[in-house]
Parts: sequence; structure tokens; C-alpha cells
Amino acid sequence: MIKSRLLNFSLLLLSSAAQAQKPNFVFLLVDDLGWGDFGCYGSEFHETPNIDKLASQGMLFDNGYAACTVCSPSRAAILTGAYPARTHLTDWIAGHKKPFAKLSVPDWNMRMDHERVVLPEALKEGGYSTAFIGKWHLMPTGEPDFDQHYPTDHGFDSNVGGREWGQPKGPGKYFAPFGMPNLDDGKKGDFLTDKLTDVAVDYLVSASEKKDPFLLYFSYYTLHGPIMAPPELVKKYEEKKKTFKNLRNECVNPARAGMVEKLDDSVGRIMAKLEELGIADNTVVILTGDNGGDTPQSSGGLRDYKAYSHEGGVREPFVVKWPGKTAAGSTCEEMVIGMDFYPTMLEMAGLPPRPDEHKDGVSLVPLLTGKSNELERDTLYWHYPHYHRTKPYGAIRQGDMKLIEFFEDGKLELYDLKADPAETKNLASTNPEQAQELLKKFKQWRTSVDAQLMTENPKYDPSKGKNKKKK
Ligand SMILES: [Ca+2]
Repeated sequence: MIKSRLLNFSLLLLSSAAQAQKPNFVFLLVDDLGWGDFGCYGSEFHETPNIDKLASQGMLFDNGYAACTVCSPSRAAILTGAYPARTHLTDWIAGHKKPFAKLSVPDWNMRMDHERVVLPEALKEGGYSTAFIGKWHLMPTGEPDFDQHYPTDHGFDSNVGGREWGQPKGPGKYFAPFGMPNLDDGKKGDFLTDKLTDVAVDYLVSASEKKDPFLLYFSYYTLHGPIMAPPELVKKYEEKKKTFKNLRNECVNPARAGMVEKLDDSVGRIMAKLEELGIADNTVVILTGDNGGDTPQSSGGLRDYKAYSHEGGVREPFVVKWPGKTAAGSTCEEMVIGMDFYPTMLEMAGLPPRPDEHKDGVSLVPLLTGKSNELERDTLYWHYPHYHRTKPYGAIRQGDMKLIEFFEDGKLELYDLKADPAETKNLASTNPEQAQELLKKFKQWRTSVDAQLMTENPKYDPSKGKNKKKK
């Protein structure tokens, strides 16, 4: 009896110690971020000293991926830990209507189902305070349950700026007045990224005064269009452009470069505030993007960009700083993807995994702590049964090989990403056996996650509609 009481007492001590040591999380999600947009990923035109410093304090992944080439599915994948193909949330909300296209788009899902326990809910159950700031884009536009899907309906204690919008649509767009939920409109000339960063910094101050660990989920509207930056920054990069030797053929849009600089300022202010508050050593900072940049030269030499099936559409900057655990300035070549954050963050927090929820993520803790440089998983999948800039497609990457299947005509593209990272040589006809093997595996995966397939469209009429051809 005494022994068991002592045991209970020591368990209590252990659990309160674990609570005290639970790390805070600052999750920074950038919109329409190209793989090549930061200095630490090779950009010479953009100036990102703070983001580069963050990477130098943590682990930088070379093969970090978004779960989709457009916004909403990638965002839901981070929060659910499940592939878009599995949740059936497979397109940006509300998506394009293509009534006369060759294939019918399935009846896809425009919300995260409430039955799911999403990442912020799991952290809340584990004692965390949770705050959402910025772009949400996960509300079923035009559906009766539209207003049941704000961030505060999915585990966040508070929401500033999040609604159905995929981009700022206030009267001044990126400039005041902002017209956003729970955000004051600011004064003339105020810039949205600065304004949301003010909110983030205030949150850090108040959260640091409480005993609960916290999740700050800062989902930037930037770098989504409309491309707008403060005039002094546009001028700065117009000047820089005049003498810039663009050796890497990178994006040299002065306004977009100004947006990147504002983003970098924001990251710098957050990092400085964590230091000032004395909580930097117990705060994990994560930085990634939801899909490729919305401009051809933002992909760091990868092929294509946002909404395309090739690497520029989905390969993302992916940086994790876990103080005391991750070697500063380390890099990792293993393939990782948005769904992995959910199990990773639970493990970092000492919370039990939720395998029924994050079915498609794996914990990156072994990589981050240097215990291993590879995961047991060697295959990733993408499923996009929609028309956007590209024709509907699916893709599988196993090791260095990537196969893309275009659903309209079954056309295959096979690339060796190690030998040919820019996907210039389609090996599908020279390596047909390998292509078929990957195709078979891809189809088996589609069945296993209950992916929605496209069907022949009885109303198909090539003379109607504007199904843009791929460039
Ligand atoms: Ca996006």
C-alpha cells in the first residue's frame, strides 16, 4: 500500500516535470513559398538573414514536401496528419468547376470532418494553449455548415485573420484597412504581415506568463497574390535588380522580394521575442510552405511551380529548430511531408501518438535528434483529381524515382530525381518495367486510402469551357 502510494506520488512528480518541460511550438506556415525563395535554399536576390539564422540553429530538410500543389489540401494534411486523398479534401476551396472537361471531378470534401481529432485538438488535450493567426482557407464555401469550420471550431483557442479566404480580400488587400476577423484595421500604410506579427508577438508575451505550454500557429497570407509590398522595399529591390547577376535564373520581382523581406522581418521579430522572454530554449520553431511559389523562377531550379505536378509545385523549404535536441546547422536529405508534423509534435511534447488520426505521417524525431538519418518509409504519394493549371494527375516518389500519371490519357512520366532533379528526362519509355511497377504501387495505395477517382464525363465537350492546356 505504502509502496503503491509512493509509486503514485513519484508518477505525479514525473508527470508534472514532463508538463514543465513540454516544449512550446511556433509553427510558421508560408503561403505559395518556392523551394528557392530563401537564402538558405540558394536565393541570392531575396534577403532572408533571420530565416537563414533559424535554419543555422536547427535542421534544414532538402526533400521537404507539401501534401498538395495547392493551398487547402496541404493545410488540412498538416492538421489531420492524413493524405488529402484519404480525407477527400483534394483541391483548393472552392476549386474550379469544369463541367465540360473530359473527366468528371469527384464530389470532394471541403472541410475537415469534426470527427477527426486534429493536431491543435490533440495538443489541447495534452495541456496546450493554442492560437491561430493568419490564413485558414478550410471552410466549406457555399455549403450549409460553412460557419462551423473556423479555426476555433478545430482546436484553436483564438483566431485572428482566419476565414474562408485564400488571399487577403480586405479593402486594402495587404495594406490597411484589412477587414479581417479579430484584427483591427490599422492605419494607412500598415502592412498585413507586420500587423499579424504584432498579434503574434503579443500572444508570445501573454502565453509566456501562463504555465501551460503553447502552440502558436502563424499561417502567413504572404507570399500569395496580390503581390504587394511597402513602396520603400519595392524601390530597394528595383535598385538591386539593376545590377543583379541572375546566375540561378531566380525570381527577381521587386514587390515579391519585398514580401519575402517582410516575412523575414516577421520571423526575426518572433525569434527575438522568444529570446527576450527567456523561452527560446524551450520553444520548437518550424517553418515550411503549403505549395510552390506562384511564379516559375521561385523553385530553385526545380521544374514548374504552384499547381503543377513537377517538383516545383510541392517541394518546400522545411526547417525545424528544436533547441537542445537538433544539431544546429544540420541538414537532412530524407523525404518528409506535411503530415509528419502531427506525430512529430506529439512525440516532442511527450504525448502519446494518435495512430488512428495521423495515419499518413511518421515522427521525424529520430531524424531531428540524429538517432537516424533515414525513416522506414521510402514512398510518398500525391493525388490531384482536379483541373487547375495542369491536367489531373497523381504521383508517387519511391526513393529517388518519381512517376507521374496523368488521368485523362494515362500518360506516364518517370524521373530519377537524384540524377535529374529538374525532371528533364522522362524515362517512362526507356524504363517501362519500373514505370509499371510504380504505377501498380500507386494504384494499390489509392485503393488503400479510398481515394476518389475521376470518371468519364458524359457532358464532355472540348468545344466548351476553358480547360487550359499545360504549358
Ligand atoms: Ca498556397
